[in-house]
Amino acid sequence: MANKPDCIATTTLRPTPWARLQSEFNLLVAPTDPAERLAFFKAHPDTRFVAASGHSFPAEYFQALPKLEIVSCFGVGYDGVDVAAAKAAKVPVTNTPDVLNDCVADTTMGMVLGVMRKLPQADRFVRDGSWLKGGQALTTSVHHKKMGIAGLGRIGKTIAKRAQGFDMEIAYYGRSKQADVPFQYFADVADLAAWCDVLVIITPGGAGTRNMIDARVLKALGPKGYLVNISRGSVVDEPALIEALKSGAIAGAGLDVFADEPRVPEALLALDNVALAPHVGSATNETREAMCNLVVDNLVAVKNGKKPLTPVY
Ligand code: 8YV
Repeated sequence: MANKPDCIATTTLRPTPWARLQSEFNLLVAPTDPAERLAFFKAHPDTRFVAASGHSFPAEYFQALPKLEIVSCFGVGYDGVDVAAAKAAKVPVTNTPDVLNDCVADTTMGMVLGVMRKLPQADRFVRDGSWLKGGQALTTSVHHKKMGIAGLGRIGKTIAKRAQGFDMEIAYYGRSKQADVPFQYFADVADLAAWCDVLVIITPGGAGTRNMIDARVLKALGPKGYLVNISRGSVVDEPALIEALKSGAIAGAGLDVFADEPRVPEALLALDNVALAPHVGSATNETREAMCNLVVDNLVAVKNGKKPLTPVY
């Protein structure tokens, strides 16, 4: 079709949604190098549609594309998008909420079990022949323990539902107390940390939560407490966490996200009281397909003169 509008993609999508994108738009794939990407945008100033990752869309991209009508982001988190610049340019930004709630909640329980029951260590124990010399050391029960959830949004509530299936007691921290929630509320995340056995971080990333989990919070979590981070590495003061894990100030950590992905500090790799994963909270075929479809649905809605389906502001 000759008159399909251009759509620049700064992210890849799964094959079927990608084919849909190609059938609706003249798809242009942006280079990955930031300087080359900016130059590419500047060379295509009439572009109205962008399929992006929520990890990086700075103000200069909005300035380079003055005719933008939507930035459709893959992922629920959009901490890399300069929302102030988007608002100033009156460009809607969309994300992929809800379709990943169940998957991220499943992964969270996997990380909770992984770190408290030492499941990655159990796998290594069998593989390296240690079992032939005796049993693995006993671990810590998950059921009937107290889970603190920092960030009781849509994913946080789904995690709470899962944890209740493990007979866990739930409390939460957030900017404000939620009227319709049966769980105890803590206005200070350190008080939640002191209360719980496992502290799950599922807040948004970005400036508002940077280093929210610092040495003070980790001290409150204490030597029997576990941390599970499934949100963004930026929320945790990583050097303080490494120190707390090394010194035994906390019992362990399950980490799906890191400050400088995919680079994970050597000090973390060397520790045995951590369970690590490569940012796989939403990484199943089914969930990624749904997320990709939502990226395309948002673009197609705006192309057809409709409102975006899942705007972030
Ligand atoms: C994405 C995520 O897969 O949705 C998010 O915010 O962190 C993940 O589900 C990730 O953004 C893709 O890189």
